[in-house]
Amino acid sequence: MSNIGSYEEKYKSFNWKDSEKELEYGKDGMYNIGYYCSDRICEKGFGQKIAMIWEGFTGEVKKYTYDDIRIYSNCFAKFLQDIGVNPGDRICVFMDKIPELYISFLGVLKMGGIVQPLFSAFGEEALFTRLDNAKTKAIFTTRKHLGKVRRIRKTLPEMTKIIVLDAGEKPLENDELSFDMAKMPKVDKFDIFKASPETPSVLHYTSGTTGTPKGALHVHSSIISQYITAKWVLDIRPDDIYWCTADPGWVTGTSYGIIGAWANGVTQTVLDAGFNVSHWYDFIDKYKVTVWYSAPTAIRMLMKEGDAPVKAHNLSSLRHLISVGEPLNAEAVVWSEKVFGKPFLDSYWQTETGSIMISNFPGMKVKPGSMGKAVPGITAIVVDPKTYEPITKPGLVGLVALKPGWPSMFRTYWQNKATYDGKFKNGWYICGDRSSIDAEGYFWFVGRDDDVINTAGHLVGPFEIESALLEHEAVAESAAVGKPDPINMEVVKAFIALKPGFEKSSDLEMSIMNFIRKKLSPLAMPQEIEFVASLPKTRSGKIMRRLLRAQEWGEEIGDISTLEND
Ligand code: 6R9
Repeated sequence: MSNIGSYEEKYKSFNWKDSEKELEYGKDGMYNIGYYCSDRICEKGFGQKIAMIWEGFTGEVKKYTYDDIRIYSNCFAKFLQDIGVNPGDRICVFMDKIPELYISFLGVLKMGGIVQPLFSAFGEEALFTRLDNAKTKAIFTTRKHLGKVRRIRKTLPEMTKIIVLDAGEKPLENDELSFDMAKMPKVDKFDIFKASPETPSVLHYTSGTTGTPKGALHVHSSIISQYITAKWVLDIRPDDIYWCTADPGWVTGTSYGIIGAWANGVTQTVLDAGFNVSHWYDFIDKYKVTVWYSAPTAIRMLMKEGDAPVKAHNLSSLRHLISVGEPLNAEAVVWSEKVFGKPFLDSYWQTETGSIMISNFPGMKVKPGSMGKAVPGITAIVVDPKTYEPITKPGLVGLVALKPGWPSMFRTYWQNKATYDGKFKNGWYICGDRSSIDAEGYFWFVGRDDDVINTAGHLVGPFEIESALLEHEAVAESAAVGKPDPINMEVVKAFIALKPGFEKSSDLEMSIMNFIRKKLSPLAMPQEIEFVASLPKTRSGKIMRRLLRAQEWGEEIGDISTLEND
């Protein structure tokens, strides 16, 4: 029996107060996320339970109990206090997926700071934009990334504390500080900052698929949403071994790779290594991962390598698979069911929403290609793109809209209230995505509002085209965008990356066209196919259609600081 039991019943009877009670949120006036992710689990008698099994790219393994997490995060918190960092200051964590990243995140929260996670792979320009926008006071980093920080710090006058976690014997420059987690005196008792539910907690910069990155500001009570969705959607149970593959530079890596996981007291695994199909399967096999939260890009890369690597491993520990970040093509759902014996279940949400909003739940009928239904406690509808009035007819496409009021809703965009205000229409929060809802309440994603292709006045979503393409045996990945056309305004152009063993040719192009012609309406048919080695993606694995589109239109490509280019 899953944690949620009956989805329908839970949706009907849901009350946020029940989730708060379950988490004992507000106990003794305590609202701080840092407490609920470490001290509380220890107080409940699980101090010796493993909180994190970490494996580095060299194969080195480290394990931390909940008591270790509690004590080490206290060390970070006390250190920040001692060097004069104050509650409300922004503190950036800028490092690879090393244990210190996860623990310092809680440490910052414990002393009342606002934690600003940034991808360690960011170059100095991307880093500068976000530190400058947030007026960040302190940054934790490692030698590997220190050079980037050094090169921009002169232009960041507010950033007075640069803390190096692996300084070692080599001297640091100027006023840089050294903090070696393993060598610091243990801080068993720390007076955790008395945050209120509305105290700012995490400042997350958005993925940047759509333009200049914005800092979504979250508050401590977000943990209520993250706790209950990790329990119900990810179905995390006490004896699980959980693996969230996301980097904490992306919201999935913090909401579910730190907060949701540890608030539920689970043992989680972290692999600090680049993507590699057989390494990933080895990892699942080695640690007997039971719950796996990943993303469509990764799943498509696994699919690209086929069934053989799956068969070469023992992956029978896997109990529950969930996906997020991009539309999950029906093909990927069917494939995962075939090879893992269970389908990847899709979940939909945003940096701004802080937790999962629409999802497939264990026990619910899976409709491959659908995102699932609204999470209990969430009112999700689609609205007319012009009037913002609710669309009630099943199957009609509109903008995904959410009724504000759940705990993990962002409270503003940092220094950009106007853009924040612009996201609300007629009392609804507008996500910027297009979808339809069927008669049973399932959401069917169409595309981001700005990725939708307008051909001869008809709106065509890239998702259906890409999903049709993916079903062809030669296609590993694709992106459909609009290109200018004198008659139709826009026509569809498809970019395709091929699976290993396939070569581009006009015969192959013909075969693909003939294949999708049976699946798509004539309007959605690509007028052109371009074969590419790979597609441009953000660091969180999202295809940047905006960039391909701009190329076709000869337009400025805008901010590409989140583009993955290594
Ligand atoms: C968690 C996260 C948010 C945007 C969102 C949408 C896309 C996320 C999706 C999905 C289709 C899904 N997205 N999940 N699209 N199906 N299951 O990804 O946050 O990086 O802010 O991106 O990602 O376009 O609006 P974020």
